[in-house]
Amino acid sequence: MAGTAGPSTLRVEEVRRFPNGGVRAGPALYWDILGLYRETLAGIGDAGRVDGIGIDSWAVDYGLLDERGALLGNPVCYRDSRTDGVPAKLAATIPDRELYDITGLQQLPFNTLYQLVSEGDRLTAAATMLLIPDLLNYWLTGSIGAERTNASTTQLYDVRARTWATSLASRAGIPPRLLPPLRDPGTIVGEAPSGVPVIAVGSHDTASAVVAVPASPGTNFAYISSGTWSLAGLELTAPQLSDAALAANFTNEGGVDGTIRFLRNVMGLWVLSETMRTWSASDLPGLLSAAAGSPALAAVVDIDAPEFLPPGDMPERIAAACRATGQRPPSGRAATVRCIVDSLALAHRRTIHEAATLTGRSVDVVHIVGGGARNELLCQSTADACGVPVLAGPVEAAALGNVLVQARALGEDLPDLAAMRALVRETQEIRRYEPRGTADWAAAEARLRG
Ligand code: LFR
Repeated sequence: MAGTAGPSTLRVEEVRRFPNGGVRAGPALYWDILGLYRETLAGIGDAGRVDGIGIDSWAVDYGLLDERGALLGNPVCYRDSRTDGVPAKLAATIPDRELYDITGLQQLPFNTLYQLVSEGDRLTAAATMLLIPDLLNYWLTGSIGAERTNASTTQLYDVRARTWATSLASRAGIPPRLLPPLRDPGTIVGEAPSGVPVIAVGSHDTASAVVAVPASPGTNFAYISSGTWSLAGLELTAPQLSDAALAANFTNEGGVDGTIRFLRNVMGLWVLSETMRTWSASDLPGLLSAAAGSPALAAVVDIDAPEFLPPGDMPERIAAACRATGQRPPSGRAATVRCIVDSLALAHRRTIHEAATLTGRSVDVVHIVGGGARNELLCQSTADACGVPVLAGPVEAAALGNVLVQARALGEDLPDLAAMRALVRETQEIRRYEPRGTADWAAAEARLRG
């Protein structure tokens, strides 16, 4: 994306798009990291003259470097099964309560901590671990470091001390030497070969997306960063590490300007995209409009159930989940898509209600940003399910948040998140969905809980 941010101006435009997905090779599911780097370089070329470059990506995954700085093996995709059983095993050494107290992170089987533990002996050859954006930054500039918002997703970061949790790493068998110096969003990483400064942004895509949530000052808002995942929760100023938050598996990820994203990962539109892959279907608008004509809440599943994490035949998994909860599986494509969207909206409802209860805050509006903001059925269903208005947009929130942080680093007058969000409100299209009380979401939730 190429972007511009200045007084009263904010826009991004796509200059290059390329597919990204797990590549199964032998027993493992990898990312094609060199392909991504090649496309990144090509995209930078396509963008022409720019004042800065900032990279954000999904979180958690990494490459290991040897002492010379050469890549040791191909980064593994977080949907790989190599961490099966690892969290339970590690809990025998580091109890969950203690781990949460230090890192504040939700238990996801693919947290970097568990992935590194599953590397076993391969760690002895490694000198450095670089998360995906840090790895691309290193290749672009030669500079090694760990951007803080993404570091906070590793489960190796002390959320209160704001340092690497080195003694935790040692106890888990991970050499602390692997953890590079931390850097804040807004610092200059180095120079690309063209001489353009490379700037650390909120390199975790969700951190960048939440920068661009167009919340008005003084409103009680929740956000959903809606794409492959739905990251649903609240922005806090300090981590919330209570027993109840641990039990509800809420995370405390670090945001730009020291904020905390108190949220839970909801499985997201991944389930729909995998469903379409299974069907070899590509007409998303057509499927969604057919789904909108199919009855609401005819069948729902717990979209967060672990069986929906790995790639595979989602329609079959959905049918099995319906049968297991005594519901008739959806028949046909429209009903299946309706079931996925309803189940996602139901998970949004559950997650946002829990976030409010856990923090004692009320939620008067839900912002949906990211690709899901253009999915009208999902936005309306989420408003209906949550019982509050949804403000949908911007779609390209992560790119906008990335550009805003770069612009500030280069001297634009955007002193804080409030100023950045005011600019987003002024310049971006935001659509409002009022809640309609036509369906019984509480009864649908009860069906899942038997
Ligand atoms: C969203 C995201 C989530 C993270 C997941 C895996 O793209 O970054 O925030 O939990 O991907 O990295």
